[in-house]
Amino acid sequence: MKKRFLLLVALTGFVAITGCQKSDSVLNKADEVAFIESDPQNGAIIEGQYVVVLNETSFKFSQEKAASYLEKQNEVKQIAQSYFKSLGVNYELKQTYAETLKGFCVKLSKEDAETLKNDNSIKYVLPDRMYVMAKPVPAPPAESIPWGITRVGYGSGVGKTAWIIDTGVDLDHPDLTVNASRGYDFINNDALADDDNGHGSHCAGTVAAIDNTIGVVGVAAGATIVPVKVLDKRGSGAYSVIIAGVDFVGANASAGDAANMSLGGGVYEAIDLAVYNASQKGIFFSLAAGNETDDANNHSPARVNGPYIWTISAMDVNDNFASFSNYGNPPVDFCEPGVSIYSTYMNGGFATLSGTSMAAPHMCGILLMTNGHPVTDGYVNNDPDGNPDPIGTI
Ligand SMILES: [Ca+2]
Ligand SMILES: [Ca+2]
Ligand SMILES: [Ca+2]
Ligand SMILES: [Ca+2]
Repeated sequence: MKKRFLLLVALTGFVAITGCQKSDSVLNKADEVAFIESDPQNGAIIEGQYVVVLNETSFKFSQEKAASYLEKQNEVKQIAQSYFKSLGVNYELKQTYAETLKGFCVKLSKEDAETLKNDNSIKYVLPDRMYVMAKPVPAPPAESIPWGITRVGYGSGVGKTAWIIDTGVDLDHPDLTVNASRGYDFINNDALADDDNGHGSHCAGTVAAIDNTIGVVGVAAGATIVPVKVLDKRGSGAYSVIIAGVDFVGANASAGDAANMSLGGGVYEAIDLAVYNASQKGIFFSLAAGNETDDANNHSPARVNGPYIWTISAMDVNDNFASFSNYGNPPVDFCEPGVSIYSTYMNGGFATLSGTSMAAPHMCGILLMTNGHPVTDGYVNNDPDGNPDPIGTI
């Protein structure tokens, strides 16, 4: 299967009709169309770079319970160094995973990577891949209280925390409460995960925009946003970097926090494992189902199931299933608003976007407001899998 990660934003095709006559059927059709620009570089293998996941049974930490994340990372680093030293190969460690899975990203020759694959103490040796996003284009502005927020409800989320694993978040947006110092930028390897794309800021606003006099309101209004930047300004990032972001959240978030992942692509075991293991700490994960009009079981991390994991399909303002949304129960758990969603954007702005990327953040906010117990308010119409998804509210 072709492996690709897409930022799960679809773009509504609004047709401007001011001053000219167009038939209603054209307009209605356009409103439901998903514009996914696939990039030929999306999912391309990064030559000579591998994500290596160790077998838990073969590698135990010396002081698992007491050790800090940094100490665990150092121990994995030492394991890797002595391992490669014993093999006598040239290598360069790029990332270290120590919380949700034990492993690392490493530069190696193809021959040495093959040697690793035959080692029973190693669970996976996966080629690293590039992720290249479809270009987001802001649609025209919508209402100041977004319809999705009206549909699922909102309340004060002050004191709660949402981790946005995405393109970063506009750190000084006037309608968001961002704790920049708890976040991390895995693209530039620095502490400030600012958003130079817009997608992450849009997700953050649906989760937690402040209930004030400007802009929009989020489902868990005023909750603290922690940005974890794993995608660059084009929406691109290596799978190994996305795993590092999930690992970071697994190490630093608390039970009852919620994490949003509005990204995904083809099946990739190491990402699935990291998400599952992070969720087992009681961190709620909201995952976008994907925009391929396909069975969500063909997509990671959307296909992952667990007691703290919710996979989210998308619907429009009339509770109708979005034509672009992936489907299938399991893994889909709820359907949420994802067509023409108005929210915060980079550089202090606001924008209207469509996609399961916009649906997942509604659930992220709901999980914060209900402590992981979404309330079902009806079922989506025209669910293509014949098993209508419940519509989650607070
Ligand atoms: Ca930065
Ligand atoms: Ca506001
Ligand atoms: Ca599920
Ligand atoms: Ca369904």
